[in-house]
Amino acid sequence: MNRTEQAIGVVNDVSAKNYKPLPVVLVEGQGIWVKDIDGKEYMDMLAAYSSLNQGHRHPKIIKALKDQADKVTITSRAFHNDQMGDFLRKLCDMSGFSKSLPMNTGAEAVETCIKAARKWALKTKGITDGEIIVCSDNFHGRTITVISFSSEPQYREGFGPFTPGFVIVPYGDIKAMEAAVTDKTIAVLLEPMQGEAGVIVPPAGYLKDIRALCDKHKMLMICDEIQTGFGRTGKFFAFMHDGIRPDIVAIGKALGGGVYPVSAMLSDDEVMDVFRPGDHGSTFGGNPLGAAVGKAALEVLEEENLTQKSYELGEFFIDELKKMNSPYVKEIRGKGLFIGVEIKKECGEARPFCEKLMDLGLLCKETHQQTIRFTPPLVITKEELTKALESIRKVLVP
Ligand code: IF1
Repeated sequence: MNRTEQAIGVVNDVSAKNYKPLPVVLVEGQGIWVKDIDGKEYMDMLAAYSSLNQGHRHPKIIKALKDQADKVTITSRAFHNDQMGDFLRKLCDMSGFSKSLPMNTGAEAVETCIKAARKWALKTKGITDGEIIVCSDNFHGRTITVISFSSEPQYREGFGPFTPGFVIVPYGDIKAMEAAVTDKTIAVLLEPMQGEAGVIVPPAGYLKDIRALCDKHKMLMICDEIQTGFGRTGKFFAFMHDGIRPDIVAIGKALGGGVYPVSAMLSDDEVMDVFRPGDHGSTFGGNPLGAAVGKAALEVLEEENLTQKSYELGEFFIDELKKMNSPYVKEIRGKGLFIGVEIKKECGEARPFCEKLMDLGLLCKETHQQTIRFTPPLVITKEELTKALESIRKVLVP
């Protein structure tokens, strides 16, 4: 048994079997590069599902982590700390919302948005049994409430009973959404581009139409930017492609700079002010270590112009992929460095393609059987992308 098999064996022995990872054991990471337990180097083209927009162990973020670790790490929200305010000020300035509420994981941020929307509906409309419209093939996390409105049977099977108050409509279909609105509807919750569903770009103007629908019926528009936010799609937030502004935004992943779980809900005062002391919280949300890291993560995005880089390199990457004219490929789609390559059903599933790419030193992961997802760290250079494209060509062009 080699070291990789040994390490995987231990995990199989002592851990829950809720994943089926590629058989590679990572021990080091720097920028876009990771190294496995046998010393082999790979380019990380997944970036922890967009948590690593700033790359592995960005020096500025690691310095912030270490400096703060030498001062104070956790205070709980029973007391104030000197980091949270600066972090949230920066977050609000960069996002254009007046308030933010820090949490830890993405699912928690989504739950926070749902709680805010429900309480807002009670206060402004007197509705206690409100409904939130969501989209088919959504992915918003794994908590009971969040899986209650998943359309993927596996995510729900065996985990009921579920939280009521959600209505699912097809993604990208504004007519279906309009038809689902009733007196009870209080909000719409969606990903501006769907990630887990296979990097799905909705029709142009879809978000604008949802904005108008929400305005018309005085409903809240909630965008889940946990995966698409922070430059991933070539705009700071993906909803900006449609020139609109939602009422509530859920963020996470890259907000933690690839080192620490940091998430948040964003909104303006009217919505955020529904929360009163004791309504909601989290032991770790807003802790000084996470706040210092989050602030550094935002500064890196800004200082290194990562959103613009994502936009430019994304166009280059998609163009080059399309030029390959691969006979295996059904569709190439995406925006910025958020790219899905869908493999034709008759050419098998995406997993063997990912395994071949791994052998060539490129780490990526299939999503929903047919799609290879390419979401490299946004710090990647054009030269490095060109190198990645050479390996991809070997796998996609016979
Ligand atoms: C896993 C998928 C991606 C998300 C959006 C909320 C969350 C996620 C849009 C919840 C999380 C993760 C979870 C992770 C893999 C990954 C994933 F394949 F499962 F669907 F990225 F596409 N909203 N996505 O994408 O955030 O609570 O996990 O911090 O292994 O489940 P979380």
